[in-house]
Parts: sequence; structure tokens; C-alpha cells
Amino acid sequence: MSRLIVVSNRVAPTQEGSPAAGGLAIGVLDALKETGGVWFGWNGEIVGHAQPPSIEKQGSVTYATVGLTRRDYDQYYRGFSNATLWPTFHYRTDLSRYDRQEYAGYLRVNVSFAKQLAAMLEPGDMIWVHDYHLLPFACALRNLGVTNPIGFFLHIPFPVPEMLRTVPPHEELVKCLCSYDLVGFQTESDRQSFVDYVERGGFGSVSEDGMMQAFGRVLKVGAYPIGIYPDAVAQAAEQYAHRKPVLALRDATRGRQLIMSVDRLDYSKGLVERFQAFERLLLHSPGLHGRVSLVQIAPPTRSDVQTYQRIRQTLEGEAGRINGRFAQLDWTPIQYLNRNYERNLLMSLFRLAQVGYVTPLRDGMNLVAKEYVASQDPSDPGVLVLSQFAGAAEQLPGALVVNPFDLTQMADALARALAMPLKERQARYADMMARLRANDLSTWRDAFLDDLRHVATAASVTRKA
Ligand code: GDG
Repeated sequence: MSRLIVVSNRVAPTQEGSPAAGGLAIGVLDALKETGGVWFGWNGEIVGHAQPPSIEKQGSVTYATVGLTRRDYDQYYRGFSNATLWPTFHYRTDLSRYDRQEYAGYLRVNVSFAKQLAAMLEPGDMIWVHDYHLLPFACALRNLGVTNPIGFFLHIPFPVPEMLRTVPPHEELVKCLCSYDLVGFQTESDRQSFVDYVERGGFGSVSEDGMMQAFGRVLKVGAYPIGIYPDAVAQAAEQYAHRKPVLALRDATRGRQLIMSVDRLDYSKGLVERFQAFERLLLHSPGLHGRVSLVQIAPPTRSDVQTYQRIRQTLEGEAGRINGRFAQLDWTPIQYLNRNYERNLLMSLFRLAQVGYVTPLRDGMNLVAKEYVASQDPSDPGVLVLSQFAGAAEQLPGALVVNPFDLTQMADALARALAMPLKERQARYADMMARLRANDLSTWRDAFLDDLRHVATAASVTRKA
């Protein structure tokens, strides 16, 4: 079996069960352990000057990590990745800026990562690159003469062509994406946006089987919706049910219904609209006053990017205003917690909540939606209220699917969720759980890696012929 080489902006912490271990880390680590291989990327540190990767071996997995200089961090990470690509790919061109220097830095870091990785590659290695920080990574590797199979998976949405074209080097970026052998997206509609860009721009075409010819290359494009391990989540939710913070929340909300949201503090997650829809619910349903609370957990991220500082201020303002308007001496409508919790604990908190309230304005997939469902008690499950603009909505028809820009519709969905009869809740839960099991994290990983293997084998046969 060939070695697997994973490349991602951040290399996940090496301790298992670490609070920061999200879907990507768990899914990818499993695959790495099976085949043996290397995980290459940034170690999260800012360094005075560039240094060769530091290598740490744990069993069959080698972690090769590098620091970023302040300039690299500012231009590649904070700049082009998170102030240009992230907002645009989430349809927020109003928050996106373009700076040539930052783009140059983005390309420079991709080239430097590629050089460092190329020195470690062996002929049979299969390379799996993750996310928007590394769109040009295959281009950089190919320029160094690397012919190994390289796959790319985009964790965030791929925007429609009109939106993508607002990023000045759009054509160069798409051309570089076509240097991969396989490009994977979260959903069919993301995949279609990519195909539309290529076909409408006259750069190439795609056939029924997903093989694309573009910019003089042949590659496969597919949708690979990322999953979770629902039974492991269910187990964690049960096991952590007696931890202090869980008991504290249960006691504090005794006799009240609980609506729960967990998101990184990010403008794409629709937190402001969510608070306002909850306000509308309270406005329309005085009977719910004192009987329902919204708990929003939002650990801060990218707090040195200006738009993130602004969203934080806006949210604090909105939570304060709504609480000021409705609170009673013994009831705070919105509990807004700007902090991180241990992952397993979160699953137990989800289990306490009658409603999972997940309403991003745009989201590649949204794992919280899936985790909320998997955390539920099968005999008395809660209801998921889910944005139609999360990739997860294509997969979880058992949710109450809402348009996050329609506050009244969201308020109505909350009211319906809070009053939903047990039988209907159970039926919706059973349907969603079956889907989560049929399309779990290993399905995602195996489907992607099988296709990459297949495309690579087909390409080498063609080369020999
Ligand atoms: C990107 C895409 C796509 C949240 N708060 C805490 C915490 N979390 C965990 C959640 C979940 C993960 O972080 C967040 O994943 P999401 O999918 O919801 O969102 P992004 O971070 O934006 O992820 C997204 C994903 O990549 C995977 O492809 O689904 O669309 O944007 O697992 O539970 N974990 C801990 N403490 C917290 O306070 N430990």
C-alpha cells in the first residue's frame, strides 16, 4: 500500500482526544495510521526566520511541521487566505479585500511548503491536500517535477463563478486546482460551481463520470460530503453527562427548554440573525418568557483579523440588547459564552438541548449539525433547526430547514421545534441517524482516497500506453 502524505494549513495536535481535534483531524489521522505516512503543515507558531521542518514520529505517522514568519503569517494566512478567500468563498464579497502583496505571500508560502515537502517524497506516495490555504499547492509541486498523485479537498463552499471572479487572480487559482488529479467538494452544488466556472469560461469540460479535461490536464471532480462517527459521538454524549458543567447547565435550566448553538465565532455562521430570530420568537410568544433559553457557545477564532473583531462586538451588543429587553430576575434569555469547551463535553451539552439551532449564512458542511443529532437520546431526541445554506442540509432532510435571512421563518421553526410531538421527533431522529451512519467519516475518507488511487492508476496506464 502506498504511503499517504497529508498536507493541511494546520497540523492537528498530536495528542488523541485533544479538545482541538475536529473532524478533519480524526478522519485523516485514522487513514494515516492505516497506511503509514506523513502529515505536513504549519505548527501554529510564528518564527523569526524560516527553518526546515521539525520531524516527530509517532508509530507509523510522521509529523513534519514548520513555523511561519510574521510576514508569511500576515500575507498568506491572515491576508489572502482569511481576508480574501474565506469571505468570498462564503459569499461575503463585502468583507473581502484584495492586496497584491498578500497574494504574492500566499503563493510564496505555497511554493516554500512544496519545496520542503518535495524533499521528503518517495515515488509511490499519494498526496492529499486540504482546504483553501493551499489551492496552488499542486501547481507548486508540479513545477518542481513531482508526478505523484495529488488530491485536493475543499472544506468550505466553492462559490458560483460570478462570485469567484471578484478575486482578481481567479483564473490562475482555478488553473492551479486543475493541476491536482482529484478535486473534491462537500456538495454537488459546490462541484457544479467549479464545473460551471471551467465550462462557461471555455477552459475545459467535464464528462458524466466526473472526469474533467481543462488547461491541458485530465482530473476528476467529485462531491465527498464529510461525516462524523455518530456512534462515538453518542457514546461521548452519554459518558460525559455527569460532568460538572453539564450538571450545572441542567440545574440552571431545570423546567425550561433549551436551544443550543455552537460555532466558531465567525461572520459566516449567521449568529446575529440567529439572535434576532430568537428575539422575534420571544416577541411573538410571550408564553415562552421564562421557559426557554438560548445557549450560544462561540469560541473566538482569527481574532487578529479585523472583521472578526467587529462581529464579536456586534454580537455582544445584540445579546446585551435582547437580554435587557426580555430578561427577568431569574431568567436570562441568551447565555452567550465566548469560550472553548472540551469536545466530549459539548456532545453532552447538545444532549441536554431540545433544539439544535444551526443557521450559518454559508457553510461547507457544518459538523455541529451532525454532532447535535448524533448526541441525542434516542428515546427523547431533540430537533435540529438547520440553515438551507449549510452543506449538511443536503444530507439531513429530517431537520427543520430554514432560510437564515428570513427571521420570521426561523422564529416559526423554533416554535415548531419546541412543541414537536415525541413521535415526530423520534422519526426525524431515526432518519437522520441512519443517514449519518451510512455516510460517516470513514465513508468520506475512503471514497476520496479510492477515487484518488483509481485516477492515479488510470493516469499511469495512459502514460505507459
Ligand atoms: C470547516 C468548514 C466543515 C466548536 N466549538 C468547539 C469545538 N467545536 C467543534 C465542533 C465541530 C468543529 O469544531 C467545527 O466544525 P464545523 O464543521 O461546524 O465548522 P468549521 O470549523 O467552520 O469547519 C465546515 C468543516 O470544515 C469540516 O470539513 O464542515 O463547513 O467551515 O466538530 O464540535 N470543539 C471544541 N471546543 C469548542 O468550544 N473542542
